[in-house]
Amino acid sequence: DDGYRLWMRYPDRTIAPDAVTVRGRSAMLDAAAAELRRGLPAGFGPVLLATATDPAVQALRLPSEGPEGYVVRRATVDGRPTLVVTGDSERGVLYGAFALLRQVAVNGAAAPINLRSRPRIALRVLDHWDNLDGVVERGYAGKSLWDWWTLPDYKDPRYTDYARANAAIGINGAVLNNVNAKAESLTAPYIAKAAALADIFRPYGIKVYLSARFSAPIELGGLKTADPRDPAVARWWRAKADEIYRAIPDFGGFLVKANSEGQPGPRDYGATHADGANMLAAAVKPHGGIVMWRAFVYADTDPDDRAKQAYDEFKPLDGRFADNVVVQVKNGAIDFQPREPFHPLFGAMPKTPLMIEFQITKEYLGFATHLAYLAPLFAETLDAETGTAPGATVARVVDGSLEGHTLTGMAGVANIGDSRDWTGSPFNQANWYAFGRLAWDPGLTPEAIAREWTAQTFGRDPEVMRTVTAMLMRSREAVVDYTGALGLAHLMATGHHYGPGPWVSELKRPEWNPVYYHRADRNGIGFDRTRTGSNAVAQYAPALAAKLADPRTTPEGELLWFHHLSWDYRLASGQTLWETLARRYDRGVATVAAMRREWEGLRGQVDPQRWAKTATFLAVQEREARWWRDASLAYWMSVNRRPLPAGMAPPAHDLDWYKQQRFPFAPGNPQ
Ligand code: BDP
Repeated sequence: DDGYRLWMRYPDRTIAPDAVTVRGRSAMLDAAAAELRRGLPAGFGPVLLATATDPAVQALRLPSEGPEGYVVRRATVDGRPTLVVTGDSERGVLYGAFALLRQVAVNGAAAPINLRSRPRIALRVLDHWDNLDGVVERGYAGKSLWDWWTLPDYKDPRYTDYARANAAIGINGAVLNNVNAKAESLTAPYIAKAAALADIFRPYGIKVYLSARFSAPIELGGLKTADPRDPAVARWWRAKADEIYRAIPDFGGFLVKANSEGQPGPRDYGATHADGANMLAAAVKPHGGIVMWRAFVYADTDPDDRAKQAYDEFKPLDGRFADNVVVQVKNGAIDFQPREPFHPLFGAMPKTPLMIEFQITKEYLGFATHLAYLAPLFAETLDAETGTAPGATVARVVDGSLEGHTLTGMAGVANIGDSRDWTGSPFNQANWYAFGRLAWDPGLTPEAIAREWTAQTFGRDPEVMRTVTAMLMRSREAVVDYTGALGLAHLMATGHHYGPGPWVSELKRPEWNPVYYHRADRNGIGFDRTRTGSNAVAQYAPALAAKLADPRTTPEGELLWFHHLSWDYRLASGQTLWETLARRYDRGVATVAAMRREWEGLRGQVDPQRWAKTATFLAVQEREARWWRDASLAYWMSVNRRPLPAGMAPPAHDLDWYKQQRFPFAPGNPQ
């Protein structure tokens, strides 16, 4: 079993096709019915699929779950006991069908069925960092799924399976190309290719979006400028939008990375991010499109604190964006680290819809090889309290309920490629799955999602369920522990971001270097973001800022993110900072070793192919967790000249040995 089927591992013997009835005809209803015929087990009773406008459904007086929600309920229809799958829209019916399949996979066909749900977030989007040459930036699961060469003519059946997998978890949008965009993706041939994908995705409720290169009017239109205030530029974008909508009538809109890491943008002309976003928004507005404008600005100036840039640039623009612009903010202020405090912008732009951006691909958490279940990372950010009002959490900012926004969204940088198991390893599928489920309902717990995923992926055997969910639930914290705990971040080696490099100090810009982030010296370690340092804490709401200004009231997991402390600083446990940090490395390695043993215990209970790949990857992870531990400890000891805490094993090699390791084949940033 190569894992191709993801969470859609349907039984061999399936329901009699005529047991599934559809009222009304459309590609979407047909897709829903086909999925049930494919996935419900033999012997399953009659099922009716119909929207709430159908007279038979109307007569049942079921509750409404809104434009995308569903109700699945037993009822008597035409005198027959029937399972009714319905919603206000066809999309609701589609999601209801997948919810039914999930329910059956997780609880068995005999369990009572009574489901209703609606998404809390409107845009549930995968961002593909796929380049037109097929390379996926930060992608570790093979090449791009999109075969730009054979599109639009050849429609690989895999595109349909991609759409099914997404519809199953409620994802309703896909940005096809990298945020580091090429203007070429907006040319007629590429629009036709995108349109072919849009046609395939449409019955599954998935809209297509494109990343737009801000300077495209110059590169494609021959204009002298891309200044958003220039009428000729605005005209060019309007015409471009019209052209796209002729090919893709339900095109979602644009995603833009501007003035960040060398990308062009409105700042090149002295205009603001709002000027740029609003100009593009006006172009798609007549067609109902939107603009997702990224707040990940990372400009060439020497910042006193990189973590402060996005806030400094965007906070003053609150309320200045058009109503079809949503500002896309990464979960944390640096860059998808194993742990980051939530991004201060979530508490600072009440008049602007903010969508959250997570990274599903594990750029900083061991690529596709390390096992790290990211739902706890996602949930940690979503559950964080912004301190702006009682009960104000990041989730309530993102779902719009706190500040009354209806344009709401969650984006995940996809971990998908053309490898047979889609994500480079069976367990990485869980991160795609968890992202979709949390975008639907940010209130779901990581544990509940882990159980669902495990049942659908490895079956309902209680021992398998117990073992796999326990592995998942500890895995992310293990990565934090063995890469650098207590709020340390950005400690990785250069370029590829795989493996340790806390000593790196020679790169051109200060904030490219790990030493910029940890600031370790003989006496202490950590980045002072209080008033005596960069004062980044002031970007949080006053009550929270006050808490974070004091190490005693800062969450331990974020301690060195906000404070520079003596190695001898005593934590709540009474242990010193140095001892705690050091022992966390051991804890991380021990957790991986334990996961490996537990997986070993499932030999024979999981199919051999997925079992073996996972076993091998866990062995790699254990080896590399030790490498992180040893290299990091060797470096910290060279700085603080302290002995290891009692009983801890010394690093296997000296520091120079770790510094000399090269990883020429680790996939890097092709930009
Ligand atoms: C960083 C990646 C880089 C991306 C950038 C972004 O290292 O490849 O282009 O984020 O989000 O995480 O734009």
